[in-house]
Amino acid sequence: MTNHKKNKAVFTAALTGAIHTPTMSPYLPITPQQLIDEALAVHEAGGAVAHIHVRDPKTGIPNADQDMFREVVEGVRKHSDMVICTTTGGKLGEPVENRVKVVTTLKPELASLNAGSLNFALFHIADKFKDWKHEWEQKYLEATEDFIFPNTFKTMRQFLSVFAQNRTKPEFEIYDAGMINNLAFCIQSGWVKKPVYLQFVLGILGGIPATAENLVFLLDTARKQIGEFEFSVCAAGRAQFPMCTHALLMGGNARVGLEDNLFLEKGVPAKSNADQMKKIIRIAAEFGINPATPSETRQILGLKAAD
Ligand code: KMH
Ligand code: ZN
Repeated sequence: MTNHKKNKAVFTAALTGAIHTPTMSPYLPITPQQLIDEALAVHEAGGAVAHIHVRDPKTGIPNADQDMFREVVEGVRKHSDMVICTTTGGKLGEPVENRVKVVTTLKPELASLNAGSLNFALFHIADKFKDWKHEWEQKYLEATEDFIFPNTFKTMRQFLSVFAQNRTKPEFEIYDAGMINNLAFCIQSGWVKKPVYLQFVLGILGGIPATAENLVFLLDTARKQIGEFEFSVCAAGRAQFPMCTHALLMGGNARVGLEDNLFLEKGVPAKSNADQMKKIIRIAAEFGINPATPSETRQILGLKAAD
């Protein structure tokens, strides 16, 4: 089912993530102040949601430091009404209990919840670089040849219980079709209530390839298994803008950001998250789709600040 009548969409920027490293782009925000500035510029460009990871300010190593999360979240909230979506993915290899701490500490309106385990592979990216800014980068990426990103049913059940206690809405990260099955099980088991919000993450090595056919298949599978839901799409690398455009035309929402892609177009590095946000909002406007404000986003996604 497509929805050509939709004229508002939620635009998210994933500001830094835990995939790209400082050598790959001088524009990747690292420090809390850079993350705050990037979020506010995204808001200015029309983005309603900032998806937040934090990193060690000196080395850029992704971490789950609660003080840093707090500094970024408070900094963004002080100057805007943006919706904050903290990660519970953390860095590759972060113990699961550390990953969910931010939900207890900061009680965000929205946080990511990865809907299954997968090979999360970045080692192939390491081959493209020779001179590394920091020692950790090459090792971090190469180690993913033997890495499984763990999100077992027990982890999902426990995370969902922490989310419910804090009235944090899960943004289910769906990397492949089997994860829709996992989510349907979570709903049937009463671990989470509908309506749910899905973020299809396409094109990760280890997950489903980023194609329009696969997106149609995922949406069809999800509708058969869980009925109605709100969804957004993000995609790795060059697939980012095409897949976000497909999502918008199919009645969905879109996520851009340097977590997913470091470029604005082929050969042109994105100098900021806001540059990518401006581009997707310009594309959307061509189809009569305008950005939802943060308060409209709270209504659309059913977030706690809306009630
Ligand atoms: N850290 C990556 C393995 C999320 O934000 O929840 C994936 C990730 C997704 O962090
Ligand atoms: Zn993330």
